[in-house]
Amino acid sequence: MWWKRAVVYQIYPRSFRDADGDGNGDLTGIIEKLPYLHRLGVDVIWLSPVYRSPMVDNGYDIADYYDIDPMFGSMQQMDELIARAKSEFGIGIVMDLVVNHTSDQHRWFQAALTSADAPERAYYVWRDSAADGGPPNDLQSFFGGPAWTLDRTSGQYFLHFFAAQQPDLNWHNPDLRHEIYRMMNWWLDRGLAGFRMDVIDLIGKEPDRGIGANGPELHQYIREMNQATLAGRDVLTVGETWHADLAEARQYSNPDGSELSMVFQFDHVKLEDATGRGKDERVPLDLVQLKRTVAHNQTGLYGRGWNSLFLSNHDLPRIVSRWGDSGTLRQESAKMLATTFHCLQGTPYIYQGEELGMTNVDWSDIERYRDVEVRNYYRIARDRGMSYPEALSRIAWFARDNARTPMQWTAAPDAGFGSTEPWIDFAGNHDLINAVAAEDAPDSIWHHYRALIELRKTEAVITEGKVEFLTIDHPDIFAYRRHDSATELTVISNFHAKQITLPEPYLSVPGALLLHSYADAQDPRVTRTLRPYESVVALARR
Ligand code: ISL
Repeated sequence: MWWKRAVVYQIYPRSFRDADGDGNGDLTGIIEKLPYLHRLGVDVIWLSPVYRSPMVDNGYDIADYYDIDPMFGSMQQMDELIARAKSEFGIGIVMDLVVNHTSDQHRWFQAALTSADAPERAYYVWRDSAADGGPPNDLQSFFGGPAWTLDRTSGQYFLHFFAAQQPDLNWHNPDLRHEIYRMMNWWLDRGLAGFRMDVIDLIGKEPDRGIGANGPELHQYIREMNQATLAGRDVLTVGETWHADLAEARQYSNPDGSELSMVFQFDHVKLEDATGRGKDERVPLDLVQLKRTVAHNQTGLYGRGWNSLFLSNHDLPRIVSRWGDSGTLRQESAKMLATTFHCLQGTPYIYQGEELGMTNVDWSDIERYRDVEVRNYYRIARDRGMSYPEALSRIAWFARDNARTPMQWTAAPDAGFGSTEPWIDFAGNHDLINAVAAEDAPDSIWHHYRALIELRKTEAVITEGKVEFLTIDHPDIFAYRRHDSATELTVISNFHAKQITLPEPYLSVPGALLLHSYADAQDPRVTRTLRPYESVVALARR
């Protein structure tokens, strides 16, 4: 279970590095940047999809699982990436596995459209219209609007939980499942380190009963998949499961290895759900609720499963803009957030640019956004009468495009991303925020991430130690202890922009300060205060 000690770096290929000058990132660009990732210290790259795709959802709509999209390169370059990452840098490649749905351009769906008798017809989910001729029921797409689209030729509707160009696969069909396992083995045989499984909690769907996530046969399929593909291979598997509570997460990441290594639980990034408000509303962070949520899963999975630790991905706005300060305290707040999550138990995931403290965009023109989800949201919101400024302001807060602007390598006008105009605009601050500047500055966010990764390699307590949450009701401080028989590690973070008095119990925390979110590294036990976003790690040997 090497993945318990690993740190994963997520690459969103289209926005990472454009080596061939077509405005889109590519595999050659990733190969070129392997030394950078090695200097940061990561063990695994999770590559968002690079398969052949019409790019309605930037590759999450796959037209051919056995081919690389020409936008990204070729199968030969993919093999080169897998081989060189491993042999030159000891980095494993985890591919995105998108098997809840395909692209409507996939040959299975094309065959299904051509003939209602084609075997591939049963790979998808078809239903007759309701009595009024409308969709079979009122299931909604996660991208807005009905989850059913009419196929005029056959007069039947097909299901799509995402865009209409992403028809859902029917996992109840054994031939389809067999095809998926064959494909997974084909990739694993090429030397992959594992899979990140896109919306895997939807594959047990029962649309007639209105069930998307956590269908009755979900875990049966995961176990079957495990037996057919993963069993006997030492790989990292992580399920994207928006609907996994603690009980579900335990089942997926059962230490008996019958399902997956771990899952992404999203409770901590969708706290606003509990308030009945949507992700398009600027709900301030409820820190106590955040701690309760994290503590619940940390203690609940201890010894009974495994956590993934993340603050960002390609679907979420930039964390420093959301929970930190994207202005004057950007460095301090980004380091505080990273420290707080990286010292917990689990496998940490870093999303490209997070290690630089990249920020949300500040766009006042809808035309600059590219994401299908944003475009659908905009259309529906405007149809319902929302004003242009209101729609733009909400979109700026939640848009997935916030995470998808080109990676900021240098201060040059093209940000070192590529020589031509990129497919999506720059966030617009790479003169200040870029990898070259970050690597040059010893007190940068980048060096802090490097130090956190190194600490994980040297201190076993971070991987295996017990976790105990401290002052969970405190409105500003996120603090916890990790301990084993040899070591005690304490993290104390001020999550807010105000200075506070360090409460009594923390004055006697043992050990030397290893990491600090402030460049001047004062000891809060001496100053008896925590400055805005001040965060420290103390380590004591027993
Ligand atoms: O938050 C969301 C819905 O409101 C989506 O952005 C969410 O990310 C989605 O529910 C699951 O995401 C995954 O599957 C999608 C793809 O667009 C995302 O990029 C991927 O991470 C469909 O494949």
